[in-house]
Amino acid sequence: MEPLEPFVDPLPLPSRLVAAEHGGRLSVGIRAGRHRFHRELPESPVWGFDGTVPGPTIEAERGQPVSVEWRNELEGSFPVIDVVAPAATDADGVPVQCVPGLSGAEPSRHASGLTGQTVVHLHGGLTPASFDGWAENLFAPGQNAEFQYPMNQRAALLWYHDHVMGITKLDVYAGLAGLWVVRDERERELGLPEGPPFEVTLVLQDRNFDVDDDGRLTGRLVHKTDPDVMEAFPPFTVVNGKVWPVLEIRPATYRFRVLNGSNARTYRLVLVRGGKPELDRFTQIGSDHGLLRAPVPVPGDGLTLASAERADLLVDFSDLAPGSELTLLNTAAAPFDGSPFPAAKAESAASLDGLLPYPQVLRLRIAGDGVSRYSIPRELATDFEDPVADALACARRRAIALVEREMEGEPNMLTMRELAPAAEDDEGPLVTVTDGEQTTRYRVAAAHFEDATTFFPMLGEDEVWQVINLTGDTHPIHLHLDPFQILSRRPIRHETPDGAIGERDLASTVTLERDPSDELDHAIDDNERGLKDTIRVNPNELVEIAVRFTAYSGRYMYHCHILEHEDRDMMRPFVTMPPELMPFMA
Ligand SMILES: [Cu+2]
Repeated sequence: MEPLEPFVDPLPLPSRLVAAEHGGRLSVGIRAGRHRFHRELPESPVWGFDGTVPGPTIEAERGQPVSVEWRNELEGSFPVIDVVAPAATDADGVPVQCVPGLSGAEPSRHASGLTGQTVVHLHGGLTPASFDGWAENLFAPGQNAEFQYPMNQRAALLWYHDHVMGITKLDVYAGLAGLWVVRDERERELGLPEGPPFEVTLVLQDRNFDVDDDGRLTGRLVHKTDPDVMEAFPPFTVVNGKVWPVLEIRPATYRFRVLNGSNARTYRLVLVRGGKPELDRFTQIGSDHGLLRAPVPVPGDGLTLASAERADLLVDFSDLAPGSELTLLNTAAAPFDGSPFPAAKAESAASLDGLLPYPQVLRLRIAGDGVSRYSIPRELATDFEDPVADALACARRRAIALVEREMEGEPNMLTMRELAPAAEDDEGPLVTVTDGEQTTRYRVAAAHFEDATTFFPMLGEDEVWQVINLTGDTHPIHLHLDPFQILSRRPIRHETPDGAIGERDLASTVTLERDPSDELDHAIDDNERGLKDTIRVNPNELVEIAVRFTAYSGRYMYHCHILEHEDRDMMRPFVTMPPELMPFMA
């Protein structure tokens, strides 16, 4: 029995802010507000763009610059109670993350002392460095920032959110996120649904709430972690700001544009009708940076979206009679490690151990008259090709290891280690990577955000970045600025001895072959063969991406998009350089 009745609140649609209707000049207040997450809940204090959750959806046109005056008008106390529960399970053995309330924890004084410093990043934006929202360039309440967004980029679903160093997880959880849609001529040539009612944006998030002395939900937002799990995986799935809403639709083709805007949770979405999965209603036409080259079905066990990933879906409801109901369910256990779950069992995906007490996401109910079906073109994007490994043989290569460092008396730290080729006489500690006959020896060149920059990509040059996951969880790795393409995803076996993950050092022996106990398929899904800005790197896996930075020089960031990881210390800078300055670099 759910603590809130599912599928009673209509799906809210965020307000639209069309840049062209304002001469390309927008002004958005960042404000405290009140928001009702469910009809049975009291209003929750929130911080939101325009005071709303999510913020207004900004719509822009390719090639038409947009300026936004972000006005920081935050005031009052921080709206989220941040707690680390004293134990991972309650007296009944239920994981504390699956239940509302503080679970006996003391609210963090540091979180309640926050006063509203913020900075805004447009995720997926090809934005000059000065306007990209560097995590340390904050503006305080009363201060404004006018950011210029050139919008020289293809049509895509982007999103804007707070990006403050160390507290992005709290600020985004408090409500500071909104969508940003870029449109272009190619999409119009294809006649894709644009705007209401047939284009529907869906922002998936998860939230938890406090309870009063009688156990009633108060609506007060709670960000709760526990001694075993340093990420928050709250029990209530929220779509466009409502817990388990319902959307009435006509029997027609809809365009669903989905963002996973959760702090940490990965969703694997399955559409179910009458107990059976109906995933063939989905055709995916786009991912993070817009259209794929051709439409693809979603993977057989469901559409997986880790934090910050997006999907552009055409969904065919045209054969359904009024009164038909479908339910979107999530089958991904948390923390997500890539483990499969059959779509046919989606209705029994609830799992307390998997921190997924309620798999339900959204109910769809057919109402009204039929509308003709949209026939899906066979060719979509024509402006990019699949990358060819041979053509990238001479590209600059960079390697990054993801590690989880055990900490005495505090939660583990997830960090990134930038690797540099080791000198021949370097005796270590070393990371060796063996691929067939070839072994590369690396030393750690950087371990923390504040360490010196080691990545200086040249504008216009191809690069191949290797991300080597030595942890037990899937990490969605996000690069700011230009999109990239996945080149390979391969299983690895690694030996990382006890104590080999130091404050800065790392010793590990990595071999590019499957560990006998590894059950993941390490496949690249068809829907990942587009232009991406966030890529999942599963356990026992090495992912290679091909990237070329094109337009803007400056200091940018790349990081894990699990916000609790990004804040603690899975984030690093890189500096894009015009080639003619390289000879002047020391
Ligand atoms: Cu991570």
